Amino acid sequence: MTHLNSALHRDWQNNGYLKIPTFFSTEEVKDLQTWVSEISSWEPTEDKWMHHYESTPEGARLSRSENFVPYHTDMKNTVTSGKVLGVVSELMAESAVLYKEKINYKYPGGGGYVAHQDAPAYEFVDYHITCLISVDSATPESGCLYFSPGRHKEGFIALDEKGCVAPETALKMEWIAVPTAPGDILLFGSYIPHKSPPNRSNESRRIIYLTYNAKSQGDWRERYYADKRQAFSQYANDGSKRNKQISKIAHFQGKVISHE
Ligand SMILES: O=C(O)CCC(=O)C(=O)O
Repeated sequence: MTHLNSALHRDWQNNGYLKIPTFFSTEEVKDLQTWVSEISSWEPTEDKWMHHYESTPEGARLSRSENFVPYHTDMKNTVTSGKVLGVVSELMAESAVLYKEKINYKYPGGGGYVAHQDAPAYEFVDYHITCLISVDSATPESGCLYFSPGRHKEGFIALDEKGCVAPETALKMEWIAVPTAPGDILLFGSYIPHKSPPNRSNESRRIIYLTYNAKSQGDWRERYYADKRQAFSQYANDGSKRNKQISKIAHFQGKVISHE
């Protein structure tokens, strides 16, 4: 089954990202919202899912949860089979496999992300496609994503010591806001530069990010999380400033409190 016509394939090639409105029905969005709430209420654990907390004007709030797919059957079915896997595989022009997954909550006052490409943080495989699912609406005020169209064709762009696009280069780039409504998806490759502002609204802006690689390149998901856990336990013990990151790159602008 194909999900995209030739005009959408052309947009993908030209821009490096593609929004598909109402990919999920109202009923499916309700389920996704319920599952995200369930995952966000799970107690912290040392060896399963990971929760990251940030300081907001309303106190400590979750900024991110990840590695939840093995522990949530409905979420697992939705992201490892069916139409999400189908549309990502279509863009890859081959079968895709899940590389990692996360929920970025961005509650009111939650931090934004400086301009970056994902590729420096996504090791082991050199190309990925992420499917963003808008669980809440995301607007410029609540912290939607901004992309620099067409700049996915240039490899790494002005990679700085934080693993991000150097600020002076980012300032000169063109940025397009891509707001999303609940049920919309937004697909983007790991070389497209993107960024997002903090949430200056009073509404939550929860988004699910599902990242895939070509199946022919292998299944790296467990290795990715084992490596991330190991890296973060090292940052915690070496007094490193990297403990204030939520990724191996320092793109997050919120005030990180803890990783659990
Ligand atoms: O959720 C956001 O606002 C942006 C997230 C992002 O770019 C990332 O997690 O790499």
